[in-house]
Amino acid sequence: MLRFIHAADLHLGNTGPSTLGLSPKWVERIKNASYKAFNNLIDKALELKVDFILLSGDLLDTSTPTLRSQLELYKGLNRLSEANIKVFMVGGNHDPLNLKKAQSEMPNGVHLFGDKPETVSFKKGDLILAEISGISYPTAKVTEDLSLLLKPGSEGFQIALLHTNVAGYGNKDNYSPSELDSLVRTGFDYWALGHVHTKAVLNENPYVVYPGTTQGQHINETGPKGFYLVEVDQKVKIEFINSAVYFWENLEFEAFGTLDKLDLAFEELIAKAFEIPRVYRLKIKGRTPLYNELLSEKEELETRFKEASNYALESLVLEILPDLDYTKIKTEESLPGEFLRVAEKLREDGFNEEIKEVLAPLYDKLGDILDPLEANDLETILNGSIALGLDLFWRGEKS
Ligand SMILES: [Mn+2]
Repeated sequence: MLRFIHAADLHLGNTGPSTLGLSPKWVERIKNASYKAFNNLIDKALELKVDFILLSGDLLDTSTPTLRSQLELYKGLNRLSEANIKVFMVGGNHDPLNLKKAQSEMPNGVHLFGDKPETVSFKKGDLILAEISGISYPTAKVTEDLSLLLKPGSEGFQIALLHTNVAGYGNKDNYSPSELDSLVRTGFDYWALGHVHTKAVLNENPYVVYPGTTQGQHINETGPKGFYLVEVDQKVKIEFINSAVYFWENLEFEAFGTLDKLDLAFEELIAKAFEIPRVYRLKIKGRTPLYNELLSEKEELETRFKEASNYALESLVLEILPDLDYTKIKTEESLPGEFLRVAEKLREDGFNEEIKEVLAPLYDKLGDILDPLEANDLETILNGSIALGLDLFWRGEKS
């Protein structure tokens, strides 16, 4: 039997968003999370005594990695080497072949693929149990389909190791694009991919797998993050294991009619003792008679519920509306009535494209830094705009 771990996108040295305004304890937790997640993976590998580990690129967070991130990578690789667990790894768009910078010689048993395709074998005794083919990125921006260069060997379980953007999956920069159909047809038993930060099994026979990142970096990387444990016997079995130190999570509350219910909801959030801490984006939405109070006391609420040992707030988002009869207003011949009708129409007519168009110049300039807008981001922008528009009507009426 063959047993290995497949991980990718460790992004060692990633420090998370720097603008959350959290206490030093939480700042430390977030800052060290990429290292801790990597160590969780190694602990598991030692505990399970796996045969080897596959690392499919973006091991370091940037192409100019900090000293600490390089040191942590080598500390981890040395621990595996000492435990006689082999490592096969490739560089991705964040770490094109600079993985050798800190240490010219890889620890014993660690194989870093170069920028030419290569096939190496994993043996037990004289028996070849697996062959691993891989290639690293020669530079950060690879536009050719590197998967076409990889050819399976002839003995044992055939693994391909690559950092690639499979067409149609994820929402990421299109580096080293490849096609699922073509991956499936090449004759490999397991494509160990990296790049997309959300875990995804794109195909089962043969397996084509993204394990996702080992630690979520921001609110668009929610939930458990980790790696796959793969067992090859008569059949291939894969199991996802979490390595994340904390989870990002979106939480939504209906804007309740009474204050005590809202307070209770917050208290519940705090009282929940999670096994793994959460960083929440907390959204309060819907009609409420507490509309004015919530808006004017948002900062107070945010400060009061900012964090505890097991959770922190990324942000508090108010998508609330005054407690008015919108169905009635919508039929009225008034300015708010007209506004609501236009807003509703925008929602129906693919408003997403219009928002994207408005933001396009921004993404042209900052696309490398900004994450692509997800559908829920666009929805939040539109809902926020509608609420703001209505807010202006009613505030105007009051004053
Ligand atoms: Mn990555």
